[in-house]
Amino acid sequence: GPAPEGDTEARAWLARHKGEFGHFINGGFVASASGKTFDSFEPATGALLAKIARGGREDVNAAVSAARKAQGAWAKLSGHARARHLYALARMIQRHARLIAVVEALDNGKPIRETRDIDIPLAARHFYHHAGWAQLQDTEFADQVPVGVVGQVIPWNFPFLMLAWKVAPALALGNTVILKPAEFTPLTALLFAELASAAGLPPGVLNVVTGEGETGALIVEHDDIDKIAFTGSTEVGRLIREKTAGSGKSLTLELGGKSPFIVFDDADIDAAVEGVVDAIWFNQGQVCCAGSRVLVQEGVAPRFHERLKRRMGTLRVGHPLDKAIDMAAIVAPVQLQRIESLVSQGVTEGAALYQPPIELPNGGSFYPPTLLTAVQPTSVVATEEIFGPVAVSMTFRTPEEAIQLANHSRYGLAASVWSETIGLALHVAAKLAAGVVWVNATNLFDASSGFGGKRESGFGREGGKEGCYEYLKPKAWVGRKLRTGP
Ligand code: TXE
Repeated sequence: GPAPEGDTEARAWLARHKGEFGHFINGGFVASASGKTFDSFEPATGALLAKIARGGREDVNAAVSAARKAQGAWAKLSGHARARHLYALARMIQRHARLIAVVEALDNGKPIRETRDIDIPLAARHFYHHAGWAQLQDTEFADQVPVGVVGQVIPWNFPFLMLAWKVAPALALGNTVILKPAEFTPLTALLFAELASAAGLPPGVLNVVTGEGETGALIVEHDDIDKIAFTGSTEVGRLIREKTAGSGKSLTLELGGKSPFIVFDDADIDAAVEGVVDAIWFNQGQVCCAGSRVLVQEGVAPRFHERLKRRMGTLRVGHPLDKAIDMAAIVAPVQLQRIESLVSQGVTEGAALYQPPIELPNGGSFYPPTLLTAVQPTSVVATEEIFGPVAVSMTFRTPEEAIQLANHSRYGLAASVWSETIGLALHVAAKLAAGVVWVNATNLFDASSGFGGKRESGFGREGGKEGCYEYLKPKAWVGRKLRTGP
């Protein structure tokens, strides 16, 4: 059939690179020293999208030395001068928004409506916001210096937005970067590096090294990196924490979640149902702060579940480039299998399964919107992050029980409370162990407000002024060291 609208420019970009990408080091593409590559597939069709360089020790060394070489001059620029670069990157994202959105949709499998209206605009906003901090750096952060060379390892669920969350503050405040995108979704990071270079970003300031977990581990263990920033699974986060302990590197971790979505009897039911759609079916549920545990007060539970099921039947699952769909593909077959196996485990544990009778596209990795009710709070599906379009529902009687149930988790990333009684909503919100609590809303982000977790969801904040401090260190450290040295 005809190429979906918007596909052409992305295909032309892939063709220009002959479907094969090196690392982006010191201002240009280079193949892996080993010559090794891996394949990146289109989740919606299973087709090969590109061959990607597999980073080894020599590649990581080259990227780190380029970043180290560039860091002095980058940090010496005035805040104003760096701000000009950040503004240029933000405008560049807007100028190429369509191309980036299409490449992202193809590579990750998420709906173009989301990349076009959410991921890419939020990423541009992140660069604008941090351009502002760069501009203010000489006055607002006069007693701080950049951390230095930063290694950033990011996941596949929001490849471009997570790039922005990592790269914008690091560069704005005078650091240089070695970024490793996830193996499922390396393309928009490579596209960004190419476009950034064309927009005048000096060589070595941003280096992209592609590869799988081993490449990430090489970055984490590199001696000449001052800080590691990671977003991904709690398991890998724990490993990175062990590896960096005692190394002198600073570390921020944004990990998994199992966020509660609490609906009280007096909630606006229609709004709360739409809230669930945003909380767990947005991005196929592959969202770290997804409202994956839907806790419903007993009085309203039957009515709420009935309306939710009806709404699920109207969700459309289709090709990522189809603008009329609500959900598209799961990032990879291995993730699809993980979802399938967790859901069947839930059913074995006694949960009631609901999947609306809607059509799924053929080929590719697709999974329907799914609701599990009558779930036991200690069961696997109630405690493990499924990271798929699966809402897990439990009921409660009193606000105290809701708080207890909500906090019964090793995670603490986000929470959402739905009630028309603002006093009740705020009372509950204050008692939840979560980095962010939304009231009568969910999944709202802004570059100006720090995002991050508690407990096993990690530590450190991204966004806003608090996020800036993660890429700075007090100048006094340097001074004291010089004065009291041997
Ligand atoms: O994540 P990984 P995976 C959760 C989610 C998902 C599960 C598995 O539950 O189902 O994790 O996903 C790099 N040293 N989340 O396996 O492995 C890896 O190459 C250094 C939640 O894809 O954590 C990739 O770039 N780096 C989450 C990045 O880490 C290593 C988002 C994340 O991959 C490494 C993603 C190592 N030893 C998954 N091993 C969220 N909170 O948003 C892997 N990597």
